[in-house]
Amino acid sequence: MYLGIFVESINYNTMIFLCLFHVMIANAQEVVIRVNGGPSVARHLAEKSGHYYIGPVMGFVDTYILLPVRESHQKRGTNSKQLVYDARDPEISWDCNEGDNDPYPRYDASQSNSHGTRCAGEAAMAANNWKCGVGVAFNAKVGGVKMLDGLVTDRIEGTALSYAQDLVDIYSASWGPNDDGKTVDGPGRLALEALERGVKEGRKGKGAVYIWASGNGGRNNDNCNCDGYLASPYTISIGSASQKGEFPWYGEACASTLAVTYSSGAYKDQMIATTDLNNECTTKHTGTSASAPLAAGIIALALEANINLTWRDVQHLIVWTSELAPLVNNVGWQQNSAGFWFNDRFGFGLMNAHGLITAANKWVTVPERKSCKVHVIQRNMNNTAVASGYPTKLVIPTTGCRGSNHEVRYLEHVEVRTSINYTIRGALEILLESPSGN
Ligand SMILES: [Ca+2]
Ligand SMILES: [Ca+2]
Ligand SMILES: [Ca+2]
Repeated sequence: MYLGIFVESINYNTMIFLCLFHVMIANAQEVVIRVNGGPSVARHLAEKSGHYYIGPVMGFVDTYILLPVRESHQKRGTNSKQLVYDARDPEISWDCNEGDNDPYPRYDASQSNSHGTRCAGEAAMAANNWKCGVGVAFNAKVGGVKMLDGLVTDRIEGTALSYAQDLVDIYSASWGPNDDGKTVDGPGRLALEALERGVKEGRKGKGAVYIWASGNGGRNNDNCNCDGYLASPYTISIGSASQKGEFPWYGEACASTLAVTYSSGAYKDQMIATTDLNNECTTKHTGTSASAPLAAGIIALALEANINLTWRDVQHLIVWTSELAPLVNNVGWQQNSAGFWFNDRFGFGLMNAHGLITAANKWVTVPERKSCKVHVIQRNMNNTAVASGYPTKLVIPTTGCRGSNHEVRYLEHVEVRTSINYTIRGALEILLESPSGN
């Protein structure tokens, strides 16, 4: 996520808001900010956000200390808003676990049900709340669909992914199959139907946008190619980059990742500031769970700028405007034949809110989606053909259904359905290569 959109909003009145500008909270009283532009910019930011400018931090370039103005402390007591509640829309909220329309989290001693509240705040936290940050799309309404506080069935997933489909523009999901490095799973019948109906009928036929967190199984060598929710063309898979533009330890690399936004990284890297249980703030939201809602907020701004965008336009916009430059020091970048740089760990790069919204303003909707199916029958391949170090190559000839109603002229997604018997599942790898070699 880029910071341009916030720079115009520096009169927002909160301390942790400054976190969105790459800020560290040194202690409860003192704020340390890092901004480009020298002391004059830091002083200006301090004034606009209700702080005293103290001075530079010795030994750190472009880093300054601010102190909250006493007045802002006083106001906090009287003016504080319910951080997410003020933005909550009951019409699009549902509790799948209790079967009622109040998704309020169940409080327990370990505060284990904070995840949804934290994700929601990133996208839609009320502005000017005198308490915490501000959501990326702070004018957006947000619904809560509670579904992870109990057994998660296909029926519950289907209900969640289609809830209030006539009202919801963007669904943000920070959940999926176990990140244990073994599970291969995807949407069941009802969840798949919900996704299909969503992109077809949602947003009055322009298609609901499904944003999905790419998973946190990096430590277990989990691979998001084994996550069918992400692999679906209907979902936009969002991974994470640390504040230093590095691939985080929990990240997963795979073909379906479309882009990344900032989130936590190494031990000393900052995490994400957002709403928390008890109408409080946290500065410690982490993982790809924290990245997907930032993308959802950015897309909400794009839809606000151009209501005509379809679910596919949104994917194209992300591909066109996400940035390689902040992540360029990582290995694994390749250029495809359309000229786009991509990386299995970062997709097409770091989402740039300003760039995406600017492009959305003048975007011309992409042509109708065509789907070309190619059947390849290759039975009884020699059992010894696939062995360690001896790959088997299968050429799939296609014209892209040229001359028919299904003719594909610009490729968006490729899906391969295959049935393979092999003794050691984890040792088998399938690589798909385009005719141009990517
Ligand atoms: Ca309830
Ligand atoms: Ca995973
Ligand atoms: Ca996807």
